[in-house]
Amino acid sequence: MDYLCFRALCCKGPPPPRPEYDLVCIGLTGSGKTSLLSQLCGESPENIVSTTGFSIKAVPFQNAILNVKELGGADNIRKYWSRYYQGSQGVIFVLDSASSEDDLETARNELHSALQHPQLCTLPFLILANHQDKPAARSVQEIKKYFELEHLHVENAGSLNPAPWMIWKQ
Ligand SMILES: Nc1nc2c(ncn2[C@@H]2O[C@H](COP(=O)(O)OP(=O)(O)OP(=O)(O)O)[C@@H](O)[C@H]2O)c(=O)[nH]1
Ligand SMILES: [Mg+2]
Repeated sequence: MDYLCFRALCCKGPPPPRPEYDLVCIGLTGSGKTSLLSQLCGESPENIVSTTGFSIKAVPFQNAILNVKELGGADNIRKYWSRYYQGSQGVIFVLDSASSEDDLETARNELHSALQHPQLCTLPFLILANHQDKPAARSVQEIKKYFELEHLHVENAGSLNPAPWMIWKQ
């Protein structure tokens, strides 16, 4: 009897191995990267502190495991982000949709730098419009327009396709 058929019938035996993917998660401090990853791992949202350096979490989904490396977003850490991009297979950029104009501009500059980086520019990009529960939160349409993603020219992509991107709200 084929192994999958055997499992379906008796529900015994170890689960089949799931493919694993390495992702990098970036965004300004306070955007909610650690909160998001803790939530996805079913951990308590309490006692979350700002990430100094980086932290890695294995996020289990039904069909895959995502090994997500969160890079701390404080001013003095962001300049080191690119040292940790190597080996990534996808990018999550978390955004505080209700942030000040200054922080939104900083986030836009950081996002554009990441999208242009040779090690990220061809990878799938998810931009997560977080903090949507706040009254001041901007809509996905507003963010898309402000970030000028449709017109972004990715020079480093060369002959490869530029990074496919999408915006979700949380
Ligand atoms: N209202 C609201 N608060 C949020 C949301 N996401 C995160 N927070 C809060 O924002 C604060 C910062 O969240 P973190 O997850 O530590 O942010 P971070 O992006 O990991 O920050 P760094 O590690 O410093 O880069 C915490 O107090 C969270 O509870 C959200 O969607 N809405
Ligand atoms: Mg964090």
